[in-house]
Formats: sequence, structure tokens, C-alpha cells
Amino acid sequence: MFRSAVLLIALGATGCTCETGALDDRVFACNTPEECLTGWSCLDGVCSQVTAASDGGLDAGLPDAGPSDAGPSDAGALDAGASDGGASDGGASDGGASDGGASDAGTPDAGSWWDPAFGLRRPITVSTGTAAIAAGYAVRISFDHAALVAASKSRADGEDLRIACSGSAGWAEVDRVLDTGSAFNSPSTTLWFKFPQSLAASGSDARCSLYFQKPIAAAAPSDPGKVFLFADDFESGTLSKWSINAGGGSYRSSSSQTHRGQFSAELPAENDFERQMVASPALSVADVYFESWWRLTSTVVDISQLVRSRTGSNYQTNLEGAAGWDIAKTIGATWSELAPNRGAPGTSAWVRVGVGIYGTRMRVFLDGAQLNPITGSLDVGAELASGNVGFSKWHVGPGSWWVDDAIARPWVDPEPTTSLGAEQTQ
Ligand SMILES: [Ca+2]
Ligand SMILES: [Ca+2]
Repeated sequence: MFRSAVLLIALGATGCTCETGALDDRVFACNTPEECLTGWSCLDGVCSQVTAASDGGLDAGLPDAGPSDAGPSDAGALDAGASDGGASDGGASDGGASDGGASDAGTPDAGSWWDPAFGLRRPITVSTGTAAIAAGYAVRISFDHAALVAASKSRADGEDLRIACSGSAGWAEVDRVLDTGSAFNSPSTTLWFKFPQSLAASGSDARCSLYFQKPIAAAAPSDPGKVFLFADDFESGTLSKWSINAGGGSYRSSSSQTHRGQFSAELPAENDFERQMVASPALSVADVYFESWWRLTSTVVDISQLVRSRTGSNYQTNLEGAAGWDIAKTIGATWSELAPNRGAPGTSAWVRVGVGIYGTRMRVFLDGAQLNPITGSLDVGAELASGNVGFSKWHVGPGSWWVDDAIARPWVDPEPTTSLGAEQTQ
């Protein structure tokens, strides 16, 4: 309700008549708040002064349109405008404890707006199935960013795409990361962010929103380390996020093939020998999705992607040459195949390999589609309750195996879903 919370100052066509008397070219017509004086906002193309003291009079008679904000006790509530959503909105007439605390029903106060510099938003609803999620679960949203760009609602570089979540302390922006298989200005731009709240099974929560339409935007916060359990795009030019066991070996930083950026990890041809590369410092995670992009010179390989990995033990998908990816495990150095190989590995192209394990059940994904088992999930046994993520190689070559854009994130099965609500203006 920011729109109703400002006092419009009339501006003549020949100069500023603003009450501050500060003649400044920027206080005329505007497209963005940055073109106006500090403390002023751009409203309907005109710089306008935010005047909190006058807010009540203008706002008191206006309906507060949010679904969770429509209670009878809210009819007379003052809406604090741009800074709304925090402590100033927690008054007795506005729902009190249900407005942002731990017991929050999950729908942000539609009368609040995170940052008035952003013109538009779409609420994000996170919904769980039969599996609850803990706070900090990484969720994704997909939307037609190209259409927003074409309509001048967002920047082509996506820097104005921001995600903020409301809570007891008000709105807080969270890092958002472009999916490793996605792009900005695309019909299916996909962003990941860490959902700040736990959510019970069969739950639904819309405390977070996607904000956009800020023509002048600094770089968005987009640290994968703040969204995922582990992420390496290998752009450090080193393998410093990994531990290579079995006596070191030939995994190396590479620039000869990359999925994105300038670097990947490469394992050049090497005959039969167990060689692992696992995340360092080691993760100790139970329910996890671990994925990476792979590229092969030839299908003469015997290589694996590991979850719940410990010394001598892991669950894995194992690519055994042209036969494809199986589900297997190594327990106390004894390897056994649990589901037969599926899929047809190609060469000289990047493919996305994902392994999800939840409880004792596992699924393998190729390029985002479930590959193994054919349907459902496979019980891999209960030997390993948690562990690290990584890779194992028995044979590579002729040619090399490259890995890029490795990510580990919490995973429940079924995964929560997200949906984007209709576009809203302030
Ligand atoms: Ca890279
Ligand atoms: Ca096999």
C-alpha cells in the first residue's frame, strides 16, 4: 500500500514547488526513485515526498487487500507504507502474533512492500507434499523472464530480480541463484533460493515474493554458498573445495571443456583404479540431492556420483560404459548393483546427472528427468545414515571425464512445489 502512503507534492511545469524549496532537476518527472531526492519516491512519473506523518489520513479509509490481511480487526489499521512488514505493522489491530512470527500463517501482509524501489512483485507459494521441510530448504521458481523484459518490467541481465521474505523482523532479502541449466531473459528462467521457514507436511506458505522492475539495479545477492549445502562452479581454477583420496591423482582443474565459465574439473584417461574426489570440508548430510554436469570424450568409462559417502562406503549412480547409469552401493569396500543400468550416455555434450536420497530411498535423474529406477524410488538399504558427496572413478579413457557446476542441496521426496501468484503493484 505504498501508493497510498505518500503525500503527492505538486510540481509545476516550470520548476520545483516542493516544500523543501530544494530546486533540483531530479525532482521533476522520473522513471525511478533514484532520479528523485533522498527520501522521495517516484510515483506516477513524478518525484513525490514520503511523509509518514500524513500517512494515516490518506490510508485509513482504503481497504487492505491481502488475503491474510482482510480480517475484521484490520479495517481501520494504518498502513505504514514502505517500511511496512516489520515491527511497525504488528499492532494489535493488525493480527498481532499472526503477522510474521514463528506462528505466521505464511502469507505476507499484502499491505506491506519490501522495497518501494521495486515496482512489481509476484508472491511465491511453497507447498509441501507428504514430506515436511526444515528451514533452509532450497526451492526453485521458474517464470517467463523474457516476457517481463519485453514488457520493460525487468532488466535483461536479471539483476533486478530479487526475492524477499517477510517474518517477525520484517522483510529480508535472500540470495537467489540462477539454475545452472537456465539463463536470464529466457521463457523459463529458473532461480533458487533458501526458504527461511520450516514447513510441515501438506503445508503451504507465501511469505516470500519475487520483486522486480527496478531499472537501475546493483548486482543482486547471488551467492550459491548461501543457497545450497555445497556448490562449486570450479571458477576458482583449483580443486580447493575437494579432497582427492586414493593417494591424490589426476583430477585437475581444466579449461579445455567447461559447462559454464572458464573452468571445470577434468579426469584424464586412467586405467582401472579407484580414485575419489569428495567435497571438502566433508558434508555429513542424510537427505540430499547431489548433481553435476558431466562431459565425456568416449563412453569407455566406469565412473560414479556418490551420496552418503564415507571411507570405503557410499550410495551411488555408476555409469558403466554405454550401458548407462545404475543404482549401486559400496559397503565396506564391497560394491553391489541395486538397479540395472539405464540411459544412453553421449559424448562431446554436457549432461546433468543428479542423485537424490531421502530416508533409505534413492532416485537418479538425467537432464532433469528421472532415469533410475523407471518409476518410484529404490530402497538402497539403511547401512549409511549420512555422509559426504563426491565422485568416484574406476576407469576413464580413451579421452577425459569433465565435471562442472556441482551442487548439493537438501532433498525430501516428494519435493515441495512452488507457484507464483499474479503480478502485484505497490
Ligand atoms: Ca565452470
Ligand atoms: Ca551394471
